[in-house]
Amino acid sequence: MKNPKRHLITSALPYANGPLHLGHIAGAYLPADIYVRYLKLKGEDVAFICGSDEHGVPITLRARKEGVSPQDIVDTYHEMIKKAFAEFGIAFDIYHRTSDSLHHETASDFFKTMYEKGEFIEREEDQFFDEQEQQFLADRYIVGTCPKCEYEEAYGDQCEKCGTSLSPKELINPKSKLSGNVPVLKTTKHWYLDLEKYQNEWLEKWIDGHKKDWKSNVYGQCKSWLNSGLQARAVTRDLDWGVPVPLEGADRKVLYVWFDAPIGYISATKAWAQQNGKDWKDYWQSEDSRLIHFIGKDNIVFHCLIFPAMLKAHGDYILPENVPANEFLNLEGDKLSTSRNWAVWIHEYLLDFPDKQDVLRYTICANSPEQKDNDFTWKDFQTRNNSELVAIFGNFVNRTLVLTQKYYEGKVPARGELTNFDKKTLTEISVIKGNLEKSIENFRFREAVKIAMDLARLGNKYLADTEPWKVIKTDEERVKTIMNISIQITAALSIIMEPFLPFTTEKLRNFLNIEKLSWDLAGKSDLIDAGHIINKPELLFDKIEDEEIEKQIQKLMDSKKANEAENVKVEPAKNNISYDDFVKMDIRTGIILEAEQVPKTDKLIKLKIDTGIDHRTVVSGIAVDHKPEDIIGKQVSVLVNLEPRKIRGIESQGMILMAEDASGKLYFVIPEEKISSGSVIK
Ligand code: B3M
Ligand code: ZN
Repeated sequence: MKNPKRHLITSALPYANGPLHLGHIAGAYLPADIYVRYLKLKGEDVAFICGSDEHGVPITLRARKEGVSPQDIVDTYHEMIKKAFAEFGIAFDIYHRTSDSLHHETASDFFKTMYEKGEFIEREEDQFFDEQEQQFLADRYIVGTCPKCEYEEAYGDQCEKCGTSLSPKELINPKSKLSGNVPVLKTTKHWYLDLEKYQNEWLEKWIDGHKKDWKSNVYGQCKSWLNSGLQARAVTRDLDWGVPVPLEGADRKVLYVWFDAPIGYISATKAWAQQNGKDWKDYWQSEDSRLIHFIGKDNIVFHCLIFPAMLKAHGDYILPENVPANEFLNLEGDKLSTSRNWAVWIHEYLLDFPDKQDVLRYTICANSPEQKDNDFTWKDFQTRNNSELVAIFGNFVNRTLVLTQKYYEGKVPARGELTNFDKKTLTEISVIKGNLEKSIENFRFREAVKIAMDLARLGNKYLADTEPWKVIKTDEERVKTIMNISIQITAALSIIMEPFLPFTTEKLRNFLNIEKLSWDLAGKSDLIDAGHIINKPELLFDKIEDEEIEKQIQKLMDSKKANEAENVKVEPAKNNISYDDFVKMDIRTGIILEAEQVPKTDKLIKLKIDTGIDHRTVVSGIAVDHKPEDIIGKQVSVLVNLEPRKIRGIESQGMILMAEDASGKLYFVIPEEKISSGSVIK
């Protein structure tokens, strides 16, 4: 890291149209929070910026579907997301929002400056228009078949099946998402960012310059965009929701959401600076500030190519120094999905595990999808807690604090002469600290959290090797030294675990009865003086039992089932029949008297049924779902005037009625109470 005066750290602005899940946290928020906490412990000047992205078509579509205004949607989710972040310990300096007037003003001015500098290409073009709704169909307002993979529900901006980014006119059989109608073409005017020109002038060179310091997944994706040649992109849309285009004759046109959203970082910084007596320009417009964007991999093109192009074209801004984008985190082997409800929702997690933010932070970080997609499983979550947090970190701290209470009533003993092993252990603390710095500064957080855990391992090993509980019987002076050193390791843990496990380190500081210590002290061997009194400790972590994990897995299984049921295609209705046709059927209630499997068949059961009229034989294909011995005495509905027919040599005199669900399972159709056999069903 150079020696910048200030750090401007941003996390992608989540769309305010749904709650946060695990994937969001793993992608853009937890890594940023760890990084920021680290910088702040080092005493650096940091602004950690985020907020809700409140424009864009998914929000207006959702509002329409729910019959409310887009503002209602974003108001609801902005508050919900903001609360979840705060409770989960993602400690932004500001969580702003793009529907705020300060943002509208900032985005509008940004556009105007670029317009006045002649940076936009103005184009009149035919675009799809929904005549019934009197609206142009931008982005997700239009669906059709993907030209690449033939997925039939591809959007006008992207096919979610194969990931290809599209323009509406590439869709085969385009349809309006509003009315379902086939759209017409109509001329409209828009403003385009000349990315082709920027690529040739400087953008490609600038990206090439980051070959070594950007993550290979990020650099690689940029190169592949550049290799296919950037094209001019429209930064305006014909919509009613968004930042109005600040030009004459641009009625009912707004800035494209991906033009205004990254400017949201700037407006949020302005709001934060106003509230904190700072100058936002120091962070955005000064060469001794460094800008880092934390994002998920689907946002790379916007943060590495398009937003830098905007910043440079505007002229007053610094460009990002790094964009450490993460890959995706999967859940139990399957892609996270909001629409399929395949997710761990943060607000629900916080209800189910109210004091365990750090367990999830730890598990996500240890599985962080830094180089490739990775998987979160509940079993792993349990193991990380029970075998690492409880058994390593918690265990060391607990033994140290309990023994200090027991031997010295909580008063930290002075240490005597150090053995070589003591000295080696103390040196190891600063080696760990140094390695940890390297990992964090290079955005390798899973490696970092492992190194941090090594300090707890070091502590455990120190206690196991020195065995104070045995030595106390023979050499009380020696134990004072051992416990003093163990206390120093515990204090160092309270510092270096802080970026990863902030709730735990706060607890730990309470146990130790100390204030927050700065990062650089973590390498020192005398953090806590002899004579200092520590508090009575409690457990740092609790074990997580199997039942709690099974409950979570069951929740996922339930949503999988509900989802499958929802996706069931119901058979289309048959042609109409007359009432006379219907009454020709004679359906009665009956009782099964006997039932036996028809030999050499899997499906067929031979039934003897009391129809109220007579006792008769019916052969029925229900054996896959029902065992003969279970259905004797059961009430059934029987079509009694069906022409008898021979099935496997047995004459079947009628048919019992069954309902079949989408999976093919058969259920008896019966009256809600037992009634006398022979009752007519009509
Ligand atoms: N809201 C997309 C997303 O959440 C978008 C990020 C904006 S960052 C300026 O994936
Ligand atoms: Zn596709």
